[in-house]
Amino acid sequence: MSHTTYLSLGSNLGDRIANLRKAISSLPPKLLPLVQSSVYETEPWGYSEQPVFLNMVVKGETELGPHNLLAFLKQLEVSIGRRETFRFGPRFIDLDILFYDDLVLETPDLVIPHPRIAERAFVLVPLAEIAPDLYHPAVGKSIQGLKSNVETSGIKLFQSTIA
Ligand code: PH2
Ligand code: MG
Ligand code: MG
Repeated sequence: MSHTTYLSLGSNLGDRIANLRKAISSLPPKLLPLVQSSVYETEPWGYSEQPVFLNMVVKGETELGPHNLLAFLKQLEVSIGRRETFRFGPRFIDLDILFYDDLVLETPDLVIPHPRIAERAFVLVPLAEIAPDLYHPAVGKSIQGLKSNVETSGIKLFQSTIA
């Protein structure tokens, strides 16, 4: 059975656009991208002494279950050059699962929806572009509604596609 998922992509080291492009082109066939947001340049959140990020979100379809999807994304991060740093620190690529259908899942290694969506303008701005009416099943609000509660001045349109 096919599942709809939303991913957040981020990069603040190396050739940031190339890293995003490589990630998206490596998603198929395990995850088929359906809609891609624009790319935004965003102020670092959580740990400020690091380069600015490029962020975007992708809506896709997958047959993988949530844990297999996570394992696939982790492996893809490593293949694009990710090394272990520290929490909220710099990285070549970060691929996070935001939503998986309307699943609410809390396990030690995977929480869906992603637990910090509501605080993160760098997720909410690109997500509102492609899915403003998407309902956050754990918080009980739409993406548009969540976006209206965060400061978005640190989020700048960088380019409208990764092509
Ligand atoms: N990712 C983080 C920590 N902080 N800040 C921005 N602007 N964009 C990110 O993708 C990001 C971050 C850890 O995943
Ligand atoms: Mg992350
Ligand atoms: Mg991550």
